[in-house]
Parts: sequence; C-alpha cells; structure tokens
Amino acid sequence: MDKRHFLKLTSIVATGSLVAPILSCNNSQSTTNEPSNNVAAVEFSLPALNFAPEALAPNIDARTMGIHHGKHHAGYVKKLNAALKGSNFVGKSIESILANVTKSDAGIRNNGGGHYNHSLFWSILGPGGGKPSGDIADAINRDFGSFEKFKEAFQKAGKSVFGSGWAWLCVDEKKKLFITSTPNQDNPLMTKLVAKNGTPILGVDVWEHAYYLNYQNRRGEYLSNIFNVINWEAVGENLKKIG
Ligand code: MN3
Repeated sequence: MDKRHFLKLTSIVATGSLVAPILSCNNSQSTTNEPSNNVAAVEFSLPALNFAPEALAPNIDARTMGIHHGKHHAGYVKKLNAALKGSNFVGKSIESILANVTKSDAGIRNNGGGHYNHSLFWSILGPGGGKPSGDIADAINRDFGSFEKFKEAFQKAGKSVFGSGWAWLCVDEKKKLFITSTPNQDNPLMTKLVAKNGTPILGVDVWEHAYYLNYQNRRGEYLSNIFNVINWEAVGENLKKIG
C-alpha cells in the first residue's frame, strides 16, 4: 500500500464516526400549525450541506459546489414552492408529490424533481470516498457481480444520458438493485412518467452545471472522479431505510 492510499484509508477511518446524519428528504419539508388551507403553511426549504463547499475538491471544485447548491438547487426550491401554490399537492411529502406528478404539472415535475434529486445527491457525497461495505456491498455484489462491474455499468448509464439528466442506483419492489437514468429532473419515483420505477439510494447529476467549470465536456472523467467522493455509509443507510 502506498502512502497516499494509506492516508486516504486512515482519513476514512478517522472521519467515519463524524459522518453527519444523511439528509432525509422528508425532513426538508417544514410544517407549522397553520390551517391546511393556508398554502403558505407548507414550504420546502434548501437543505444545508453536510460538508464545506471546498471539501470535495479536486473531484468537485468549491465554485461548482457553491453555485450548484446555492443557486441551482435554491432555484428549484423557490420555483417548487411557487408551483405548488393552489395545486392539489399542497401539504404532501416530496415523495408523494413525485409519485403522482403527471406531464401536465411541468413546474412541479421539474422543480420537485430538482429539489428531491439534489437533496439526495448532497446526502450521498462526502470527502473520503472509499468503497461500499456491509449490506450495501453484499447487495452490489449479489446484483451486479462485483463493485467494479457496478461502477462500470453506472458510469455507462451516466455517460449515455443525452443532454441533461441523472444516473441512479435504485431498489425495486423485490428489493433488487438496478441502475437506470432519467432525463432532465425526472427520477424513478415518478411512477406516471418513467419507464422503470424504484426507490433511488444513489443519484449522480450529469447536467453540465454539475461539472462544466472543472471538466468542461469531459463527463466521463467527472463520472470517474465522483467515485472518490461517494459516501457509501450514507448509501448503505438509504438501503437500510427501505428495509
Ligand atoms: Mn444539478
């Protein structure tokens, strides 16, 4: 083992117990005791990052993180709240909204997807990287053959998205893992809009805004380096929540 690899491993061990609790998309919805017919009573808010904007550099640079979280994601939250006003989705959880959203609800589809997708994305990133262990590692080996095979298939899914979209690792109704991708801000929770439904436990943003400042058109390099900053403990927790 070379020194760099060793330092990386020891830093994972050292920070392991300090990993902040993963964001729950349910908790990003704040409620008050206002009457339910008051549309201002329920609003989604921008979740805080579990790491400093520069913590993922050089894999994701600080400027990209700052703009992506503070401008792009904040914009989705603001537009989602505006789109929800007066709709039948007021007061619903983000998961319930996405499960029922249709083509005619473009504002809610795009901005609700944008809010959920980014909340999940931030929650599974962190400095340290590493490899999956425990139940998530077993599930990956069971359903993809090996971590390397999973990684290859996941990167291929991300590279294959034409234009903007997301690559996903999901759990299906039989608790089997599968990889899929979606265009724009769609995601596998949108039962009325996507071909294959499932519960995402890991999502990677392949919109150019996620990598262009650092990687320009080199999406493949971004998809390779993102594996240096995936918090597998958080992905494992997401799997555990599904039960
Ligand atoms: Mn994005």
